[in-house]
Amino acid sequence: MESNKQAMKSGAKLLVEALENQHVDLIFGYPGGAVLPLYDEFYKSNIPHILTRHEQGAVHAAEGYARVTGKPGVVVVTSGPGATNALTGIADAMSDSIPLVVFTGQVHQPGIGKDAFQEADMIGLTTPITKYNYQIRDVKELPRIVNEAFYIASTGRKGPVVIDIPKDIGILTTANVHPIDIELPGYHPESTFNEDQLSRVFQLLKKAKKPLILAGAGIHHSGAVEALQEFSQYHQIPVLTSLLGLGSIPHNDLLFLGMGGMHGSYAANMALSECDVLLNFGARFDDRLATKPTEFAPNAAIVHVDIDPAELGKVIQTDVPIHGDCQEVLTQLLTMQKEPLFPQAEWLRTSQLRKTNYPYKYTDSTEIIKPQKAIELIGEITNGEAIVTTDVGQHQMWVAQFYPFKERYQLVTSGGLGTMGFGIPAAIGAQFAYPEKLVVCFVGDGGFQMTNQELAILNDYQLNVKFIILNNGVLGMVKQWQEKFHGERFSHSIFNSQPNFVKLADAYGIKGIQLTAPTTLEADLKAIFNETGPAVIDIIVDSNELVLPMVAAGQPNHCMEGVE
Ligand SMILES: Cc1ncc(C[n+]2csc(CCOP(=O)(O)OP(=O)(O)O)c2C)c(N)n1
Repeated sequence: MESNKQAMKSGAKLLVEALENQHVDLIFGYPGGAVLPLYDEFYKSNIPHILTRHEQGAVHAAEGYARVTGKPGVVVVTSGPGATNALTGIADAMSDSIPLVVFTGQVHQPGIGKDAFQEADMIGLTTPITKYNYQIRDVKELPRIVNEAFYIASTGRKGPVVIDIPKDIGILTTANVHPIDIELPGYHPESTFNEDQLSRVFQLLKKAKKPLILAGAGIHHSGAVEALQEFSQYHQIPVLTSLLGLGSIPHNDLLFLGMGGMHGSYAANMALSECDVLLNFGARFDDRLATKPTEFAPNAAIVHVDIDPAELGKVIQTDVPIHGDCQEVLTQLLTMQKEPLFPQAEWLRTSQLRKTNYPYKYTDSTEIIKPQKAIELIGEITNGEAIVTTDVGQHQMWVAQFYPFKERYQLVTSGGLGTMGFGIPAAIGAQFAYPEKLVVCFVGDGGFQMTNQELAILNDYQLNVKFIILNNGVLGMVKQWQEKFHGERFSHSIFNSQPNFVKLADAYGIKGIQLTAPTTLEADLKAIFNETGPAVIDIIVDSNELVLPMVAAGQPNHCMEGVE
C-alpha cells in the first residue's frame, strides 16, 4: 500500500536542503556544541565546507567569496564565543554592503535568556550590524527563513543577514513545512526613479562645462561597469572612483582620473573641487572621500544615484536624488541619450594633463625597498590581472594608488569598517571562488599578525595565493598620523620585535621568503610569481615612507599635501 505520509525531517536536514535550493557551493565555518546537529548533516551533504581557524576568518573568507562573485557568502559558527568572534566580519560586510548569510548557533530554546553555557544574545548583538536577523523558534519556519535571508542579503542594497538557530531546532523533526513563498510586505528593494528625474540629469549636463562622474561600489554591485564606461565615453565625461569603485573603469582609460579623497590623486580631487555637475553613481559620500562635506564639490549641481534611499541627502545636499540601481539608471540614461553632450575638450584636457603631470609618486632608493615600488612591480608581473586583496593601513592606500586595476571585482578590500585582519582570509575566500585565478594579498606586518592562522587552509588546499607582507616594522598608518598630528610621539606604533615570518610560513607548510634588496627585487619577485601555489613573501620596506598625497581629515578635497 502506497503511503502518502511525508518523511519526517530534522531542522538540520531542512537547512541543508534549503542551502542546496539556493545553490550554495561553499560554506565557511567552525563547529561547536550548538551547531553539532547541523555539522552532522553537513557530513552527509555534498556542499563543501571550509574549516577556518577562527570565526573572524570564516566571515572574512565568505566576504572574499562574495566580493568577487557577487553571490552571498555563507558562514556557520557556533553559539556564544563562536558567534561573537564573527561580529567583526559581519560589521565589515554591513559597512561595504556585502551579501552574507551567517548561521549562528544558539543554546537550546529552554535555555535562552538564562545564561546557559555559551549563550550570547545574537539578535541584540547583531541588530545594528546586519541588514536583517532572525532567530528560528519553529522548525517548520526554517526553509522559509533561509530563503528570505538569501533574498534579503542579495537584493537592493546588499548586506549580511544572520539566522540564529537554537540547538534543538537542528534536532527537532517535522513533516510539515510552512509555505516558503517569500512575502515581505515591508521590504521594497526595487528602484523607484522615473524618467523626469533622468531628464533633469540631461538638462544639467547640457549646461555643464565641467561635468564629472564619481563611480562607487554600487557600480560593481549592480553590474553597471559596461554601462558606466559607455556613458562616460559617449559624452566624454571624466571619471573618478571611490576606493571600492576602483576597477569600474580601467586605470589607463584616458577618462579615468584616479581615486578621490584623502589619499586620492591630484587630478581627481581637483576635478571634484572644480566640477559644475557631479554625477555620483553608487558611492555613499564617505568621509574619506568627501573629506569636508560642507565644501565638497562646492560649484557643482549634484546628482546622486543610490539603491538605498536612506543614502540620498544623508551626507551631502543633493540636487537630483535618484533612488535606483546604478545599472538600471545608466541603461535608461543610455537609451535616452541623443547627441554627445560634451564636445568641448578644455575640461577634459585640463583633467588629463593633471593626471599626467601629477601622478602618484615616490622617490626610489637603491638602499631600501620602497613599498610603492614593490606594488608597481607586482602590478607589472601580474599584468594587472590578479585578484588583489589588501589588509588595512598604508599598504592598502598604496595598492589603491599603484596597482593597475582593470576590472569589476578585482580589488577586495575593507573600505567602510577598515578592518585589520581582513586581507588574509578574504584572499582565501576569493581563491575558492576562482581557483583558476591568481590571488595576491597585500598585508602589513601588523595586520598579518591578526589572522595569519588562516594560512593553515593554504596548505590544506594548495591555493594559489601570494601573500605580500609590506613589512615596515611599524603600524604604518598609525605612525603616519602620529607624525602629522601628534607631534611625532610614536605611542605604541613601533614593534619591538616581530616573528620570523618565513619560519611562520614554514610552520604552516607554505613557502616563505624574505626580500631585502632593492636591486634584485624585480628578479626575485618574478622567480616567486613564476611558481604556482601559496607563498609568503616578507618584503622589508622603508618604515619612513608616507602615503601621499594626503588631505587631512576635515579639510576640503583640494587641500592636498605632498603634491609638487
Ligand atoms: C582591527 C583594527 N585595529 C586597529 C586598527 C587601526 N589601524 C588602522 S591602520 C593601522 C596600522 C596598520 O599597520 P600594518 O598592518 O603594519 O600596515 P601598514 O599601515 O604599516 O601598511 C591600525 C592599527 C584597525 N584599522 N583595525
